[in-house]
Amino acid sequence: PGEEPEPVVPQAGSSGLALLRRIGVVDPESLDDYRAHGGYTALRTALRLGPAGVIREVTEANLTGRGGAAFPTGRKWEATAGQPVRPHYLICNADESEPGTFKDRVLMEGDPFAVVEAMTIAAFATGCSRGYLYLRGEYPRALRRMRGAIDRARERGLLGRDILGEPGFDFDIEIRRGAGAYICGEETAIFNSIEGYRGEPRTKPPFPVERGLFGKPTAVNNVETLLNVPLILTGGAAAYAGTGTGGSTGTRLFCLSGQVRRPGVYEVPFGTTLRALLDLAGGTTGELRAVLLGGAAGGFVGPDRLDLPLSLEGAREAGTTLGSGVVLVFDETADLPDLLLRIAAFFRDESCGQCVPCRVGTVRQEEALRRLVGQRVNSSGEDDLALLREVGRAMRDSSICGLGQTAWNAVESAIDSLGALSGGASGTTTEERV
Ligand code: L3W
Ligand code: SF4
Repeated sequence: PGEEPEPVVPQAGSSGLALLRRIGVVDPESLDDYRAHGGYTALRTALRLGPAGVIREVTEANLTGRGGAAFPTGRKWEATAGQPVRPHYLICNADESEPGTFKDRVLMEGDPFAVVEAMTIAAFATGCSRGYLYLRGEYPRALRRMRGAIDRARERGLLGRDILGEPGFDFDIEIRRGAGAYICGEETAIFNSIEGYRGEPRTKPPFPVERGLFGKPTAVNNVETLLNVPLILTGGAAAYAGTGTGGSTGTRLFCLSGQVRRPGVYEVPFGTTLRALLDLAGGTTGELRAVLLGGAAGGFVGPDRLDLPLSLEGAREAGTTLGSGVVLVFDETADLPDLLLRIAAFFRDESCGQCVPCRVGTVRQEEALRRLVGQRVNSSGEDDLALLREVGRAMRDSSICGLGQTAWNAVESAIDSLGALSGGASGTTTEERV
């Protein structure tokens, strides 16, 4: 097979970028070029500050996780660092599988040494001696680049023993590839996958910070989350916290796809409005019908929400989440009922089957939706809309992990905010769709 196409970063090379500043600018295969573009100054700062100093900066910056749940990184690191049991493990979650998410791929392919440096800083702060990069299996270029960066860093004493001459600071990174299962991006399913078991989530608590990989304290962070840390250390926590909003600091990567004129990965400060982000991407191809924010686990907003500030608070107020940065855009030609069927089929396929509410609920959800979309009668006489809501509530309240807990979000928001099952501009008849 030929080389896969490069992901599109329309802002590449522009001034004012933070996370994307080196994308398309630095040679991703050269450690010297990375250093010439500011690489490894943050690790030196980290060594000067000491582990507690790094955690203090990250906490004061109010950095939150970018993988979907927005948990405070400083709290996670402090909890890991404080565990007396050894060893501690670090996992960089690069199993980017949320439909419509491709930001971590851009970072790993375009700035791989930054991922290595950021993981090294995280390991220093949390006392981890070993790190795993859990990489989505379908990312061959990211694999090559990350392998190259890890090897170069090791050759130059930036991984291994006594890193940068710091006595006792030993850390190395191993890459593990996912094998196509969405659920293996869930942090505890990653543990099972690395340990050689079925990729099934574990119940929490205990949280990974206390009992994670091989039963040891483990810090799990998304790629984008980690890449914020060098920015915090070089620019200072106060400057970092000055960008974005009070509750959502820094910038955020958004993956724009669907019916926009210039799809790709964009970086904007938290709090930027949805309208401004869509304008940056050249606007929609037709009249805007809906935007799916946060991916299949997120929720739809309609054209009446264009002034929504893209912050954690703004998304919460709109009844959705920013998730992993998905902004999937639909114009008036979109077939929303068909899209909902695809989302339901996705969750049914990707449920690991371990717990009943999700294993059965995702099947029942898809069945009820198919009947509703096809305007077919439920043979047991039940009201399918009421059934959908009941199944959705059961999945949300009693599933073991985020997959089952969020499997009803997008469908619910499409029904409630967009009236997606009461008409729509599909261009096909319901019979054809079913
Ligand atoms: C210590 C506590 N740690 C929570 C940690 C926990 C985890 C993080 C968030 O993700 C989201 C969902 C989708 N002491 C702690 C603690 N933690 N309490 O904080 O935890 P949690 O359980 O709220 O969420 P989660 O299960 O890790 C669920 C999103 O993830 N999602 C997205 C997947 C796809 C991608 C991608 O493609 N890049 O991320 C799928 O469900 O939005 O909200 O580390 O251990 N007291
Ligand atoms: Fe598996 Fe779904 Fe249960 Fe998660 S909620 S453990 S994916 S069956």
